[in-house]
Amino acid sequence: IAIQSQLYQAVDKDEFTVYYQPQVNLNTKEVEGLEALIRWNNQELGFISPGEFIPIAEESGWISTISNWMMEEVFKDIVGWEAEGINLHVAINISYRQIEESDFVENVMYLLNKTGCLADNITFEITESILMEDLDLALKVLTEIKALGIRISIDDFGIGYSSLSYLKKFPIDSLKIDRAFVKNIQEDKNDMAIVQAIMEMSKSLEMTVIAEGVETVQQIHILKELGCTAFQGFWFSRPVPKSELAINITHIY
Ligand code: G
Ligand code: G
Ligand code: MN
Ligand code: NA
Repeated sequence: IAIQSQLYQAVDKDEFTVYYQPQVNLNTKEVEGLEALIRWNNQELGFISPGEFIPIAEESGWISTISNWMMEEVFKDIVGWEAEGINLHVAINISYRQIEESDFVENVMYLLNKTGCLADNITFEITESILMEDLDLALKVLTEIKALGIRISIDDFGIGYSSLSYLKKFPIDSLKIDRAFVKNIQEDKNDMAIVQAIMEMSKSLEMTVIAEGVETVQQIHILKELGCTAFQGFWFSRPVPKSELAINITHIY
């Protein structure tokens, strides 16, 4: 189909852009990190959302090519900020298909070396489903990634089926509460109870928590009461190109 054939040329045609969305810590009142999100503007098809093309890239085996482009861009941006005296930690979304590639860890090492980016500036966001696809493989790859100094975060947490004992097996640093639980947290007692349970669990597992999809100050108040201090969402900033980032960060506080 059209999307797939255009996707194969998109890196060479320089059609991808990295957008960044701030992750804010209300204790330190600082932007403690950014999530990198890919954007695609195709010459013929126009703007196509990652929700649409990432699954196609995964199925067609092209995701690693796109993600390698993405990682190199992000690593270069981090090195560039570092040169300006700005230390920014960046989270990058990683698909299961990449974990499966035998040269995934090698590629990451290569790109870190090539760009001079330090691993401890990076987090990989993976979904719970990755852990269930192939437990042994996921554990092996994530342990190697963790050994490089890259942090690991579970994206969209709560909508999968991970049990406590399951999570304990993996070298996970943080959980991102799925925005489905944040959306109606003011009125929905069940959502509040789930978030409360995630907060309790994160304490015993010694993981930090980020609430995603925060759009209102009311949501922030309730999440703070439940012990959450790190937030990401439109209320603070939409994902923006890096040229708009500095302006946005200074506008938050
Ligand atoms: O940015 P947006 O809300 O449109 O993202 C839609 C989905 O695409 C999200 O689930 C997000 O995690 C995913 N996504 C965005 N950028 C990347 C990327 O670089 N790699 C992967 N694997 N997924 C991404
Ligand atoms: O699946 P993942 O968490 O990686 O998806 C990240 C995407 O979620 C971002 O690219 C962005 O488009 C979207 N997003 C970020 N903040 C908000 C928000 O406050 N509300 C909504 N509806 N979507 C958001
Ligand atoms: Mn994510
Ligand atoms: Na998410």
